[in-house]
Amino acid sequence: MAGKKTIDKETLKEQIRSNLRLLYRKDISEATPQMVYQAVAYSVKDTVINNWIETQKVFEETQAKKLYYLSMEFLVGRALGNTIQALAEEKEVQEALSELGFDLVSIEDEERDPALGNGGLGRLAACFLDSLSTLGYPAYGCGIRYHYGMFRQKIENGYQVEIPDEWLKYGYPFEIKREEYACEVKFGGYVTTRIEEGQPRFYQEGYQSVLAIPYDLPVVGYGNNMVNTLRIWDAEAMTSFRLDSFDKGDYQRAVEEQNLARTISEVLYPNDNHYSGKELRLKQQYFFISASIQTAIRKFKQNHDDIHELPKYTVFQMNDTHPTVAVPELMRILLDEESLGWEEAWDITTHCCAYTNHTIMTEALEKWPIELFSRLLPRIYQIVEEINRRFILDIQAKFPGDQEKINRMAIVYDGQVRMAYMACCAAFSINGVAKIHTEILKKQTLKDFYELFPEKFNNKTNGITQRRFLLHGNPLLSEWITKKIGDEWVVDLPELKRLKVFVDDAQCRQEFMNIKYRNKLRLAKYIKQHNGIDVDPRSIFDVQVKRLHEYKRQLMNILHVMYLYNQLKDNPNLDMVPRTFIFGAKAAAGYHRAKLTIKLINAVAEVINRDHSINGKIRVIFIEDYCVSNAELIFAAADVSEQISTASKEASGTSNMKFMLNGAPTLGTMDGANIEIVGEVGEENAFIFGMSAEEVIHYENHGGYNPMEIFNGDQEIRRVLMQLINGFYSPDDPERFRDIYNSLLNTKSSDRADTYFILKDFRSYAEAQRRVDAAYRDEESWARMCMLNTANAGKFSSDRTIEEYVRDIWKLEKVQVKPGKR
Ligand code: B1N
Repeated sequence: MAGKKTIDKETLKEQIRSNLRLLYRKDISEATPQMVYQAVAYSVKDTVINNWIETQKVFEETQAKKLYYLSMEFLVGRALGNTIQALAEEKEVQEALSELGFDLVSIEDEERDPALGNGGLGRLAACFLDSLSTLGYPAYGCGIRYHYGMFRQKIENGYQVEIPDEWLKYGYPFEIKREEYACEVKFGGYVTTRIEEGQPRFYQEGYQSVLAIPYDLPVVGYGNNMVNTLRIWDAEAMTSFRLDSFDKGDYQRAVEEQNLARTISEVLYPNDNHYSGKELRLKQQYFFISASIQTAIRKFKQNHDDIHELPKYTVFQMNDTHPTVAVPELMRILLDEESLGWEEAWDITTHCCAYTNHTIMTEALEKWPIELFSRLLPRIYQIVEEINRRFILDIQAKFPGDQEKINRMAIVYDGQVRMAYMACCAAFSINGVAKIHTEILKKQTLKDFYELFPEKFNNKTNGITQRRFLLHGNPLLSEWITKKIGDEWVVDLPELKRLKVFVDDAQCRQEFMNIKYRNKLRLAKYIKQHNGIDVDPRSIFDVQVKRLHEYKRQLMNILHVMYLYNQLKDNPNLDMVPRTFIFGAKAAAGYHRAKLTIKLINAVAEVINRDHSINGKIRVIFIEDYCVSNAELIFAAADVSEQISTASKEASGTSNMKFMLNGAPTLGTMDGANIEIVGEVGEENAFIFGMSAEEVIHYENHGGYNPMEIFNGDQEIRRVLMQLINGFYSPDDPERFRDIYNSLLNTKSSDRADTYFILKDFRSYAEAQRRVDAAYRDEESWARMCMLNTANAGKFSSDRTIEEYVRDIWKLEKVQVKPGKR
């Protein structure tokens, strides 16, 4: 399928040898696997560079419209395997390496997984880039080159310990530093106004500068020679450019600028679905946005004379509110540098910017204190005030006398700048990431904005790239599928529906389940290596891997494990299919309850895994350092996909799609994209439980419910809860899990007891778990269910999502790229 071979085995071997000499002065016989990885990466990069140059040439020639996907996070994962696959060089590289005495899988393992994101939001950005390149759309990812990405997680004594992620330690072979495109970004100081040619002009003075240096990463399309660019910005001090400051004795400023530069791109904030209001975070936002917007305008002006045409050639997609300073920054450039009037500038800006909302969690809403915002970005703040002033006039005109409405919608209000409202005011498109999420935005979270701008709202249900999460992560299943239906699914996922006919074929079902079994063996080996625990590959692999957050309810899962264990202790002959409960989750470093939940999971694992009296019927495994690279192994091996968020809280979820694609049925609530998954696969091929979003929202609007009633009325639940505070899982410190107990029962410890309705949904969850147990016993129908999940996953390709963004929002044209030559 992919284009003609660009590397032959013999040349490749020669290149690897030669790279080892050039990079390390080593022969192949003395090279470490890390060295070999680097040498292979440089060989592959050579082909990539040729196509990259060619792609940029095509952009120039065709003057195609470009997308700038603005995102604080890109969780790209490893590049080597993906690139080799996209270039259709897998066989060549495998053979070349094996003839040199290495194997590709372990060489791939040498790559540090670039983790420039937290979870779903950052991984979505990475899937989108993959699809954009594969579909042939011109696009730039714009982000930050954090020196430290998402921390690496170690579990010590059951607790999470955060280890700095030094992904750049050995150098990252796929990046290219582009110093020649450096930009200046200004912070602080004050604004002065001068009248020039009868017009007021605004100047920022007394500011500190940092130099934004771009690093480009290739985003390789599958089999089409297309290479887009992920441009991540690093901060350097201007000092060497500003020697004159030293001359003038402006030593203080030079030192401050050095410090500013040193901190800005240092570290990714490890918060998912949570805003922390840190000054440095706002600096990061403005830093990469200013550099990206300046660059986009500069590029546009190289080819066009009339700035009014910007929206015809350029679109900025804001990945959540984090990049929303793009709006006033674009206004600043148009007003102050291009000398446009307000209306013209606003017209251009509002035709270039689009906004995606990813969460309704109120704690994630970005609201910057005016004091901080105006001190850091004085000119930008003036522009925000003017946007707000005019916006309020508009509201007044449409809803005269409705002061309440103005208070609810104002961008600047109560001493804060409300970023989501600025995004909604300026963007021409506002989208949610799953049907139910978009509906909740329209009816609740952004109701006033929907009333004012109904035409802006649209849904774009998330997707994932099958090239990483099936083709790369699950080679056995990929090969099997290709044998059955050909390989078009790699670029056209709905092709998978052709697998449906095979569910009636016993032989095919057997083959499908054998592959699952072999993938379970692969994961069991990983678990043995990392946790030192033997797991039974014949047990049900019941998996919940995602960020740790109360709304995702890992707590409900582990409470259910505790409940099952009690049942087994009471009745050792309890008839149940052996289960391996697998967890993987990072908690934000400052999120105490989330970290305590990790400790609880590990404490329960300790007790249960040691207890031989239950005949290995339950195992609990916490996989350390859940990240993109081990995720690929985990999805391939899962039997059950735990998607158990409190209904209405998970905007979409994307791991649900990865499990489905790999043939694991969903055990979940009617939340986020689960609803659409059930819509595709059918309710009979999923295990759905719990309250609906409407019920949850109804309770929330009426002060919640009383969990004490459940505690008092349900003995088994009470027993589990008592084990949180009687030392059953923490004999050395019976009070250890008191906070978790309180969060479920005690109104004082949180606004509402059991905010996420864990006890309310518990019985329904336990009952769904029993249905899983029963269903698994019927081998034939279980196999059908798994196969139907894979066969119906077509909708959830990010290729489909991107085509929808292109059609409704971005209006891009595809380009064709020939293989690049030296
Ligand atoms: O975005 C994903 C969705 O599939 C998930 O449901 C959603 O939870 C996730 C602030 C976030 N929403 N908001 C964030 C991340 C970092 C941060 O600093 C918020 N992540 C999501 C993709 O749409």
